[in-house]
Amino acid sequence: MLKTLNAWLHRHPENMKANVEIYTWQTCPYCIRAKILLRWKGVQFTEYKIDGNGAARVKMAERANGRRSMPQIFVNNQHIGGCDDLYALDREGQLDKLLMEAQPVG
Ligand SMILES: N[C@@H](CCC(=O)N[C@@H](CS)C(=O)NCC(=O)O)C(=O)O
Repeated sequence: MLKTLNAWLHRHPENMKANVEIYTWQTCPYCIRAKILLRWKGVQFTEYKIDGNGAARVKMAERANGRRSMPQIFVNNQHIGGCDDLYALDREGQLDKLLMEAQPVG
């Protein structure tokens, strides 16, 4: 039943194998919106809650090509960008493919 419903909704949670990381502030609306999409996709993700942690934000920006806005999202260590970038990838039909790729070993 759930399988049928997921297929109908174009959801494939069982295939979401990527290593997803997201840097967040707890009350940031863009962070919440990004997590809603990741949860809808059914992918597991690691959330770094960095409210008030300036050093962690600097580290995030180093990984994120200088981007400091919240959230910043990485899939298999590849920088995706922020919430708008995540939704844009989904609109372009690119997100599921990325989320289905397991992180290469090594
Ligand atoms: N277009 C960005 C907007 C993100 C954004 O504006 N985030 C706010 C927090 S909700 C932020 O980082 N503000 C502080 C700043 O830009 O330094 C996205 O989609 O992620």
